[in-house]
Amino acid sequence: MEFYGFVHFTVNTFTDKEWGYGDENEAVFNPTDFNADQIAATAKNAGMKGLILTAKHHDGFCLWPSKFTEHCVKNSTWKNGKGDVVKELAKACRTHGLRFGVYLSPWDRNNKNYARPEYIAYYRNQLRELLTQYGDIFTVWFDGANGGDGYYGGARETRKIDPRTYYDWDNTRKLVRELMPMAVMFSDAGPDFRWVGNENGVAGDPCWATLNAAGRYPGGSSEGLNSGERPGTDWIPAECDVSIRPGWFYHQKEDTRVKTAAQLLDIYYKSVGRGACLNLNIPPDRRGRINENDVRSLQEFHRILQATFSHNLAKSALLKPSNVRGGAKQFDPENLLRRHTGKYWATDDNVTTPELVLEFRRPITFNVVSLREYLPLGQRVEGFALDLWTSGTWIEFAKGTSIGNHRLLRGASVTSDKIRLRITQAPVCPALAEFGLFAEPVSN
Ligand code: FUL
Repeated sequence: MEFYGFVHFTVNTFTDKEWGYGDENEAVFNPTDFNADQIAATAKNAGMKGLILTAKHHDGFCLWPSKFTEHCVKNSTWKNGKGDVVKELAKACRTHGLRFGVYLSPWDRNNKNYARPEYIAYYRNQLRELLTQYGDIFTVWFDGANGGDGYYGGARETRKIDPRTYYDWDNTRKLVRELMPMAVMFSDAGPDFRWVGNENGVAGDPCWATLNAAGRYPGGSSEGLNSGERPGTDWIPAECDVSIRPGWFYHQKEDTRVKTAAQLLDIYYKSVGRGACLNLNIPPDRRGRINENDVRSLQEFHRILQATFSHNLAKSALLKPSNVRGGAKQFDPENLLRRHTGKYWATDDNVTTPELVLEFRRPITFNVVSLREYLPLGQRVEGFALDLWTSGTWIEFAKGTSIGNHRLLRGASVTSDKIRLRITQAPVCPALAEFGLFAEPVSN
């Protein structure tokens, strides 16, 4: 999916906190103009493909009327306790062609049983509600934070758990598979996709989709998460989560600190452009809408991305590969110029470092190179380089290691009528799905 959004919204939005203690009066949750359509439309217009809502954050307050707790919207002032944020946002996402996912914090600072075995049954009951009442859920996002102190039903104390054993993750994951088989599960340790090890939205370079998952657990060591591990036993690609603002929740004082389009673009190239997914948080304000400042940044960011990627300059090239698998049309590099066809350029088994020359009738000018591997055959490339034909000789202008789902190289504008892609290292013959040359619009 590459790019989707987080929606952090709860009592914190009204108490001006990042981590609620769990003792909030439910009445404080009172958006004055909650508008799920505006939230979903903002995401859609920014190019996002889905939204993940904090159905329950660490404070334990549930954005849906849960049967299992009083600390939820049914006791809020909003819509006289008759509202359901999960339902409204799930519906708006569907209307706007977005997928919908949920974040359900394992750490619960409200629940009196937290840190006791009974809480695990409570947590699973809540998952069951979310995965059976709201239609298709594309992801379940398991957070790794376990901060210790909290309200805990009035005990107001510090409770410690062993994150390796307490949550019995194996059985919780089984429940998700049973209730929503196609939902991908996120955590520091997968099982389906992983945290990238920071909250700045920046994947490692290289970034491998593989990881050695044995012994890892949510909230455990983040070593290896940023770049992945190669060789690795498990296919657990990275997600980069980052907020459009300094905090995850809306705070009025941060209205002037919304990331600019230029900052968002930089993040995009360092996340999506390194083969990871970008999960960009857009927190609704106290009205229950995405603030105008955030909307402005998102629109400009999307305008630039669209202008950049609307025209693949490589399409007018004559392609000269050093090798095509079996000389077959099926594996021709022409496949690189058409998106999402399920076709790719591959070489003979013994050719692991092929070249592809692109010749143009007239010189072209570009500053972004885009590459994709054909992932059903795995992440194969370990090194590549790009050359420009300049004054009768090849000059290398960019190189990289991992490609994976998507690799974007963004630099200064260059001009030439001949460009060469070299795969410099791969353990087996490469299988590439896309090659693109793009020009970012010049900012004024
Ligand atoms: C962290 C949480 O503690 C933050 O509040 C936020 O939800 C972030 C996405 O994950 O672990």
